[in-house]
Amino acid sequence: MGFNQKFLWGGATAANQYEGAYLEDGKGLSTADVMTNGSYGKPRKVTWKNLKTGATGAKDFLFGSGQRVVPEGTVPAVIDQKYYYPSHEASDFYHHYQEDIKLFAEIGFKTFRMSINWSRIFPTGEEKKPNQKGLEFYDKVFNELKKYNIEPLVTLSHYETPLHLAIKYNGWESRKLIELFMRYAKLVINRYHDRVKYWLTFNEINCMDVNPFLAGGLIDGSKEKRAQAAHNQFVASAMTVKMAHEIDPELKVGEMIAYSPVYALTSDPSDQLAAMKMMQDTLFYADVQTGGFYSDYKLQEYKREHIKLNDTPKDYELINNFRADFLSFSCYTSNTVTTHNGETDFSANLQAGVKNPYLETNDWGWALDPNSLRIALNTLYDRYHKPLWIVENGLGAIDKINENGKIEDDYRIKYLKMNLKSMLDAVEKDGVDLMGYTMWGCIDLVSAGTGEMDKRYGLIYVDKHNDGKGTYKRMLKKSAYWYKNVIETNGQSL
Ligand code: BGP
Repeated sequence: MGFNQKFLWGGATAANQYEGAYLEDGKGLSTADVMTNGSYGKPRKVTWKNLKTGATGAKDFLFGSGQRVVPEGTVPAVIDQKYYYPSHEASDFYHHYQEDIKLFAEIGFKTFRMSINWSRIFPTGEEKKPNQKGLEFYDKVFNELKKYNIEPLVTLSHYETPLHLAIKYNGWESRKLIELFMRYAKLVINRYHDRVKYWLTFNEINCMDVNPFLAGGLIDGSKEKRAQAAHNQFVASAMTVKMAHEIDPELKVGEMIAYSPVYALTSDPSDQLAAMKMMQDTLFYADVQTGGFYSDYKLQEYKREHIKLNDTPKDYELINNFRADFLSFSCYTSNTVTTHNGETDFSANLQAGVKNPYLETNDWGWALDPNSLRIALNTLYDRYHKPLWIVENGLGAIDKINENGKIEDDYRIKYLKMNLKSMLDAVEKDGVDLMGYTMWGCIDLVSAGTGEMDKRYGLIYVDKHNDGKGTYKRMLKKSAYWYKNVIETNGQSL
């Protein structure tokens, strides 16, 4: 009973939040590189430049808004150093990869999720030839992982569209991006498939709705443009599945969504309906990529709102014929909604909702839910009957070094334990087919939502702070030793 012997335990990261070296060895700017630190309760900003007048400025980065991320007539740009851009240095994996991978091996990781930074390979996205130094960096990383028998899980696009493509094409609104992405995906899958078996196409593809700049490189994220960008990513995702299987039939390509179960605050049917509708907004993305079809509720919504897609019959053939091999998702929390007060007053992992009276929250207001993983796993498995993989789950917290020079993060252990129990129940009691678990931010890195470095998820501490100061020194936290034991016992000692 319990997890099978091949269960992939490990940790997850993303290039823009972890690598740093943002312009080193020929890398170009990505969308993440124009976002400032938004710490201490202030929102992140996207900095901009007016190319005609030379004027510069910064606009608050607001989730869930379909507005332009920068004012009309300007482009997102890195401006003077008045602003701090956390992705520029992040946790400096670029120069610490050997040390970090050694630590992952010490903890016993069987797998490590990371992303390739598209703009390290094609700095603007449109070069004729790739950047050799960028390719060589990932060669070194994959070789190092192989040394320790750690299986990489590689996301092709984790909030890292080359900035040039965002400016020139409004990112994924344009079908041109399908062609450019496929060129990049083909190159890296061809080069690394001997060392990388597991791939993911677009991180949290459903965040297109709440975070179109990061998820789709959309400077203008109005609803029709978001729908088109999602469609173009669906097509690119299906084409990647097809291409990867042609390169090597052993490869497995997964899709990736952000999934928090949504609860109704009351038994009032209108609350139940609101919860169901909110859940459908997420499930639509999995319906297309795993189910192979556009959900009827979404087609009706598009019709009602006069949203027309620039599509072709071939797109739907691809979507139907080349579905993801497995369904992966992030799940940190759950969300609660009501129609009663009309207002949402609480937001968690990119979604808005109300406070659930039965659940405690973390310092950022995310509900700590002992059943979210079991519910998520059951819902997704019932609906699609595809292998699942939890590729993100974890606790963002402020960690303090104690008088003994250690981080005793019992709160993180408690959170992980609670979630792993819920995951084990789904496998043992409900029979869900689960391939692996990679906890998010296994080593401290920049927060995507807030840009903070001090919102930490790691088992490994990195001495780097919100103001950009720090030595980058690494240190195992108490949770690392706990997780090591979980992996050693294959989840039996929770
Ligand atoms: C997911 C993203 C990650 C990660 C995580 C934690 O939405 O895929 O990139 O950052 O959430 O969120 P945050 O960093 O905002 O705490």
